[in-house]
Amino acid sequence: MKRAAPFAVFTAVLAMTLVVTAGNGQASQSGGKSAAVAGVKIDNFSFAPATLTIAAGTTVTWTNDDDVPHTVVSDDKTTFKSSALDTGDHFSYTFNKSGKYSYFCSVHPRMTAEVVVQ
Ligand SMILES: [Cu+2]
Repeated sequence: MKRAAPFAVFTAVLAMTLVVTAGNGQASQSGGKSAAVAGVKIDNFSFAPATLTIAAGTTVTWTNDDDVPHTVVSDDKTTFKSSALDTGDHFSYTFNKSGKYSYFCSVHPRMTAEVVVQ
């Protein structure tokens, strides 16, 4: 990548974060508060952390590290809903409103967790 002005770099990183949500989710957190990211790992039939607390505007990326497919579905089934995530797959959602968002895996409904947006 050729050198560019810091702002151009930041804009490019932000654009990639927004567009390439199916990528590896390794977005930089150093770009500024509007590009905040957080991650949830899915493994052993559970979400980790079970409770994730973030600031409004944060994009959360779930990564399935388990060897069976899982989904990420909000309790209301409309706020966010992933398709089946195979091993290594990602799903991202940006939380713009504060509140408590409980979610579960529709394949294994006993898998539950929550995102708290401050
Ligand atoms: Cu599951």
